[in-house]
Amino acid sequence: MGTEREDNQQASAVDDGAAQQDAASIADVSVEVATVDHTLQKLYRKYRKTRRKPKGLKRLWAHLLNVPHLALIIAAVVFVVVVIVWSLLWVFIFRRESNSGAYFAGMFRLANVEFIPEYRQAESHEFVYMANKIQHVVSNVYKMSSVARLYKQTVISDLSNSDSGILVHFWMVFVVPRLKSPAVCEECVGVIFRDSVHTSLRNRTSVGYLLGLPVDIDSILINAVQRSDYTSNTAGSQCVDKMYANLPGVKVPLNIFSSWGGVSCHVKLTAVPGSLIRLTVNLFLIEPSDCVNDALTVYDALLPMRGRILHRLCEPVSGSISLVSTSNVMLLSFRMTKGNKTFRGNFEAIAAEICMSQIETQSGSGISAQIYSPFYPSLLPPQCSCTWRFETSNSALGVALQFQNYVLKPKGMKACDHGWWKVNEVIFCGSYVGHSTVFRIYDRSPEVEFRCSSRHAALPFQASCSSYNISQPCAENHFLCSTGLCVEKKRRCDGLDDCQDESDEVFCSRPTMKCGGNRPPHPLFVCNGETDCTDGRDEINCTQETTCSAIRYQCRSGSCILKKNAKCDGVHDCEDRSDEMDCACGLPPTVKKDGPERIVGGVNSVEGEWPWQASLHFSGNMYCGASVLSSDWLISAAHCFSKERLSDPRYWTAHLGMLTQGSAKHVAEIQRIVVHEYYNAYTFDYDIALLQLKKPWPTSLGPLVQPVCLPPTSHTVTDSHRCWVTGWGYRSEEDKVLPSVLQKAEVSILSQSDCKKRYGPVSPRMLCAGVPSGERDACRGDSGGPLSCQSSDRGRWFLIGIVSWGAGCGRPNLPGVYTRVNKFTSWIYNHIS
Ligand code: 4AZ
Repeated sequence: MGTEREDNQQASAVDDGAAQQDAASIADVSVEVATVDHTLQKLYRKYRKTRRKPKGLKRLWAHLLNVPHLALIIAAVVFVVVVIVWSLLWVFIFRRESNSGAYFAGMFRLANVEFIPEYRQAESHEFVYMANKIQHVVSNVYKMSSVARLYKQTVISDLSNSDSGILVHFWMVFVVPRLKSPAVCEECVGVIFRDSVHTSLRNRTSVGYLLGLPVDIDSILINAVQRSDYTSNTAGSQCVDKMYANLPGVKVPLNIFSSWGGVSCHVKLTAVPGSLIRLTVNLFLIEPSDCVNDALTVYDALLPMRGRILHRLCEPVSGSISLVSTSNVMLLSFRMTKGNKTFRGNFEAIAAEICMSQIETQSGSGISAQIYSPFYPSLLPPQCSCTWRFETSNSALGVALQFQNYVLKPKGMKACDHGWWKVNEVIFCGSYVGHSTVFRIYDRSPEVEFRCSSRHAALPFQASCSSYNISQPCAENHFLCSTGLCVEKKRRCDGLDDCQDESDEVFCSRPTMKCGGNRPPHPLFVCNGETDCTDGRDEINCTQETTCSAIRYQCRSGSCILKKNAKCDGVHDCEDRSDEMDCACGLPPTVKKDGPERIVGGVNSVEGEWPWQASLHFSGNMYCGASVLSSDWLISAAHCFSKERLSDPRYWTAHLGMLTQGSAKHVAEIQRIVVHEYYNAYTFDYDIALLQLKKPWPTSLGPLVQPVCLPPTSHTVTDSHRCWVTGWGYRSEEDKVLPSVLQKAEVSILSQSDCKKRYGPVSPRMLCAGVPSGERDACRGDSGGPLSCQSSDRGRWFLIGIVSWGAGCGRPNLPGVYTRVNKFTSWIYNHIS
């Protein structure tokens, strides 16, 4: 046996010999081209000869290593491997990808079927028997339908007792080929089931018998859900718990999550039949996040159905809040990816509130009684009904209802989103506001009916009831506001919104500046930064301490000074010097201004001119504007986020330090969106929202990204201020193409009464700005962006308005309407600091 080296030498010798012969054969071929058969035979003989030369395995091996053979073998092996890998990919990835699941959660009531306690246990024979029966019926419905080929299975998840019947909760799964359309739509799935029940309806009942199963057609609800909802709720999930409140009024503790390790956890609550569930949250620790990946969602059902969301908690709770279901079941669905998971609270079975009372209001100005929203102070459920009958002592007296944060307005074309009211046969809609109102009924014995009409749980309300003199609603020397409040007559036209809806400040002649005599100048002119009196008396002693009001600057110490625009003006006005603290805002780097290249109503901005301007992109498309408030907060308009998908921060990005679309210095992801809780989608009142970034923008962006200054409540804009609206929105109403360069247009602020003359009812939270010709204005796409004002040439820029709405764009005498930012200063600080 030779050494490995010797073997190699032998092998190479054999190789050499074979190579020489091959070379000879190639030479032969080149001269005997005409006799191909002959040549092939020769080649074959030579080949046989060369094959015979090496002996045994070694020879074969040596032969295999011959270069052309090696290439052939490698090619064959590669081919086989590729075929195998491709087949595996096809089986495990593409095939699976090309079929995707469509998941649904549903519920319906089986009428007149007796509920037995064994149905609570999914392992019991009774449950399995009943579930199989229902499953068979539902499967039959879908196997006979147009989506039969896609239908996979129905899983009955819960049977609970519902008024004289059984409430069935179920999952349904369809397998949909990826490229096939139409997919299984939510509406279609619901219609198929309802149609089947409908065809089986007999007589005038709502109960149809499907293969003997009495299904109440009115109770059917089917919603599309995510695959993760299905997998985290069904068998094999790590965290699904069932709890019962078997005795009315006995609180069952819910402190079960300290040891919970997963991301999703579900607790199904059931109470005694005929009762409702009150859930009380005493402590809930959660990292404020996107409200999708991190949230506690409370459902008015036992499965996570979108149409049954009662409430979503995305912020930590330390005080107590409670909410009430509309039936005897509730689902708590925890989804928490970050931080500690701590939840403390309880739930109890409570009786449905019989909300009906007779109230006698005494004569005199005192409060006679209180009315409360059902289950007060719990949040209002989506369904409820109350009737209050009032009686005053004589026909000259009407009934006054004073609400803390709620207002009733006559119902228009739109549905009532936050409460439906019928007062002596006239319909009103309720909505939430940030101040008190008085609703006056000119009748001595009115009947007031209230029905809950919110999609989710809503804020509770309370009202003080009293009687009032119909012919003279307010006391002597008092004035009746449109909000129903009474204010002193001397407060009319004093420049302060005493009525809360500015009804004391309309039809006021423009305050004239009277600088002579003993009367002090009008409060609007006092210490507003402009010398209105020739002797300058309106601008003296502006830093002396005085009583606080909305038009006086409040120092951090709590004391107030007369000077209105004391914040960050470069002068120390407060004793504690707080007015010049946190002033790294509103100063763009000195920029070279561009030539006067006019675009409809505006001109191109210059890089770095508006470093607080941000562009908000939804699913990759420019959608709204915003302004930078700090290293991790932006401010924008609530209406940019008012629909379901729009409120999901995961679809949004903020483009910062950008002049031309597509050239942002920084693109930030959004962590959460805070929409004002009183935002009214019909009136655009409270049109303000805050966006928290996932990460602060890099400080190195310095001059090109900077916060705008936030005006204090007292901040006033005078004629000497310069105000500009900026954005990438359309340049005219008919425009089809958005500009790529950031546009700017200088606009003037209108008085509130001029604004009302143009638009009728505008709220105190709105302000108008524009030019009489309409030529310079904001438009679609500018929404949420800034209206920035500067008091002097080198002064800081303050965010005075947020682009909100208007009648078209650029129309004469129809200015743009902006959210009045100084009305929200404390709301903003409460959220961002
Ligand atoms: C809008 O649709 C919009 N002319 C914004 C501002 C104005 C009009 C419409 C004001 O976003």
